[in-house]
Amino acid sequence: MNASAPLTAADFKSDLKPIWCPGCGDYSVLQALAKALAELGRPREDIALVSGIGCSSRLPAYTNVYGFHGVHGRALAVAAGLKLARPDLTVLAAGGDGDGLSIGGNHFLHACRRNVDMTYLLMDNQVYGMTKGQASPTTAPDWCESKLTPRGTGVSPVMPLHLALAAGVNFFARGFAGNPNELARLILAGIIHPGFSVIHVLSPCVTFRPEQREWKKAVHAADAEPASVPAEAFARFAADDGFTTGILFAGDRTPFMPSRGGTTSVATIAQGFAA
Ligand SMILES: Cc1ncc(C[n+]2csc(CCOP(=O)(O)OP(=O)(O)O)c2C)c(N)n1
Ligand code: SF4
Repeated sequence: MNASAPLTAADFKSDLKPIWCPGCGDYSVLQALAKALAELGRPREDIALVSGIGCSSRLPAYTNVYGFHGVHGRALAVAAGLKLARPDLTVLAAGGDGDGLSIGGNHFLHACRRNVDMTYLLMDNQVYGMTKGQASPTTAPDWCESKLTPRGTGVSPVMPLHLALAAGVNFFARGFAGNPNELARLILAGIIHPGFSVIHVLSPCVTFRPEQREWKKAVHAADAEPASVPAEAFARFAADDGFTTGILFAGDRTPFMPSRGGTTSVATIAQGFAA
């Protein structure tokens, strides 16, 4: 590679071959992310991608930026810590609806509330793919295909947009893996927008939810400019079918960044406990 040439999407992919099932939506999310990072124009060493556990959380391994494939549900906590320690970096986090809204649901709420300047790819397939197809928080109540919930979960699914708005999110976009160019645009917009940005990606699990192949017929672009205050967004999307794509909300909250009066070493903190 010519050191002075601008990086392309291919430069942001690693040499590892993804082990996702053929047809999994996550391939397109990887493609869209690589395209967005190329368009961002920052060197690879200035970008970090943190994930939890799940098929979707394998994303960092397949990119060529700094990566951290961590603990189930904890991607946002790690990413926030990284951003606060290294505000010069572009920090992203990624994971599934199980990772981010079940075990990591608490972190999702507080990430929206805290508004650290980072971008979260919430890759939603309405199922736990990696553990072989259990219901997740976004699964419809009458989905009966899992042996664990043969009569469905019977409970209302979490709606990520509404949850994020209620918790104070500063930017929310929804994209579809089947439209990677548009998804790349949304990811880039989220990275550029100050504060915490959620990119809710409808990413089909073709193995455990084969009917999601039909999502391509259900998605439709938002027909208005993004809402800028939460009440407006709630009113506009109260009856949303979950398939409206585009930038749905863009607020202007100031990102969280505590004033840093110098760093405190771990040794200094340990001394405090010993005293
Ligand atoms: C603490 C802990 N609990 C449970 C698991 C098992 N586990 C691994 S991935 C996963 C859910 C994956 O679903 P999701 O986040 O929606 O990602 P997908 O695989 O669908 O992309 C679970 C429950 C784990 N690895 N660690
Ligand atoms: S199980 Fe589903 S989410 Fe996991 S790689 Fe296969 S298609 Fe993708």
